[in-house]
Amino acid sequence: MVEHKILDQTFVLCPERAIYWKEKGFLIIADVHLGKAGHFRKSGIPVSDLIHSKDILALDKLINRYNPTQVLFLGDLFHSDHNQGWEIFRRWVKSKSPLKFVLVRGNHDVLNESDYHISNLLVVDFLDISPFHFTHHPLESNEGDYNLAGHIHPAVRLFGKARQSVRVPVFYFGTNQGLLPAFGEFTGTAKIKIKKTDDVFAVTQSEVIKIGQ
Ligand SMILES: [Mn+2]
Repeated sequence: MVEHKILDQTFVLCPERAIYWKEKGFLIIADVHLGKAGHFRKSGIPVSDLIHSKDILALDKLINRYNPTQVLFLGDLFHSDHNQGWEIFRRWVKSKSPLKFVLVRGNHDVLNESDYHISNLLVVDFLDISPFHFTHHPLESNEGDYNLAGHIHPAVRLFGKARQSVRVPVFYFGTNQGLLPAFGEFTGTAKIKIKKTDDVFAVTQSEVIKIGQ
């Protein structure tokens, strides 16, 4: 199990691309992008909704493993305007009651307010729990609290012995800001620049591996 300490708090970094905040019992997840398959189909690109069933199943497994006090989504939970995918997700969230879910709204979270009316779901624009400031978009300047964010879908390129390379999602932790990898199966990634002082963890199918230094 890979753990990373930030300001004396302990974060378990899961290969499922989620974080478990031990002291608070929070399961933290960014960029699920549910509903993206339906969104693509509307444009004539055939993608199965099964890809999202896989995401929900992975979420369910994480909840069973960690038994969190809350599940915190750092934005871009749902990729699309309303479709069947949201109804499936809504039912699943309800079935987990009394477990509380918090969505820090991302740029893709554009459903009607009434769609978010689920008794155990709270939707906010940001969340402050000292010493952390949770947002979807990474804050550009950040004084004091440590910012944890999504949106970027951070990744790095790793090089193998035979000069082949592979792009892998990462957990990124800078001096006063951390970025979570995108949780969703059906999402892209963006290469990020890393400084020597940063802590970066690559996520493979089954492992989290510290890289650099
Ligand atoms: Mn976003």
